[in-house]
Amino acid sequence: MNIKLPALSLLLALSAPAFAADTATIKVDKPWARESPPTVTNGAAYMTLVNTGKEADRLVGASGEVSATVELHTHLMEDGVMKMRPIKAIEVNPGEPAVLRPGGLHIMLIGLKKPLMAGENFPLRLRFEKAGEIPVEVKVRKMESEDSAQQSHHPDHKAQ
Ligand SMILES: [Cu+2]
Repeated sequence: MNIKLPALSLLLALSAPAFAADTATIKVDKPWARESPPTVTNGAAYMTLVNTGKEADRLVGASGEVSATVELHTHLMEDGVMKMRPIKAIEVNPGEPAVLRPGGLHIMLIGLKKPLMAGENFPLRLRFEKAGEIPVEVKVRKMESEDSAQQSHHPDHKAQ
C-alpha cells in the first residue's frame, strides 16, 4: 500500500504548530485588583483591553485558581440602584479599548481562596473569541492607593 507515505506526511504537517504567537491582536494593559479585607470573600479584576488588529473581538470568559468562580460582570442601574450583573461577553473593537474599572465592567472573583494582598500578583486566563486564551498577571493594589496609582509614573509590568 503506497498510500502510507502521503498519509504520514499529512500527519506530520498537522502536528506542526497551528498558530503563531505574533498574530496576537489583543493587548492587556495594567491588570489590577484591589486588596481584599480578610472578611470579604469576593474580589474583582480590572484592566484595559486594546484591540490592535483590524477585526472586532470579544472577551468571552476568564478563569483562574484565585477564586471558586470567575465571571464577567457589569454594573447596571436598576430601579435607581447600582447592581452587578453577569454578562456573556465584553466587546473589544479596534480603536475602542474596553476599560474594566470599579463601578463598570469587571472580572468578578467569587469565593476567593485567600485574601488578595497588596503587592502580590495572581494569574488569570482571559478567553477571547478570536484571539484565544491570553494569560495575565493581576497586580493587587492597596485600597486607598487607587487614584495615586493611576496617576503615578512608576513602571508597571507589561502583560504579555
Ligand atoms: Cu461583580
